[in-house]
Amino acid sequence: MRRVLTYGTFDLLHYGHINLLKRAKALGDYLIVALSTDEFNALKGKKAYHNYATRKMMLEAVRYVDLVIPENNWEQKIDDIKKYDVDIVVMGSDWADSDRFRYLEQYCSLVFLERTKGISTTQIKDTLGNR
Ligand code: C2G
Repeated sequence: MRRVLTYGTFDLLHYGHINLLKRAKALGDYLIVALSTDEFNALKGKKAYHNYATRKMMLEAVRYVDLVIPENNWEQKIDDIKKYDVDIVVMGSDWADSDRFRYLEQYCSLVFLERTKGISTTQIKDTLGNR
């Protein structure tokens, strides 16, 4: 059984997120999403529209997602990989140019997936905010 792990906030769940989750799941058999907590988002200078419990409930309703765990900090990734016996970590291509996550390759494979063009949480917020 190949286990895949990805990270994110997944606020105002949209088809870009679904596309990412579908492709991440297709890399293995079991998909874990580490979902940024509201406290971690505050640390990152981000504020989600939906709180953690709501974002978690929505992700758990997606057929590609097998387990949602909290993402509390930047440093937990190695522990997550070991604890959940992860084979592949998936990140959005926004991080592909940075070496920031390369250290994970000592523990599992690291795959960057292309973002879906034309959709983002920020864009949804901006568009609706201007109506
Ligand atoms: N995503 C995507 N296409 C979009 C929007 C988002 O593929 N149009 C992906 C992002 O690349 C990310 C996931 O969906 O992998 C969740 O998106 P966000 O919640 O915006 O992710 P963020 O909190 O910025 O951090 O790459 C992992 C990052 O740590 C996710």
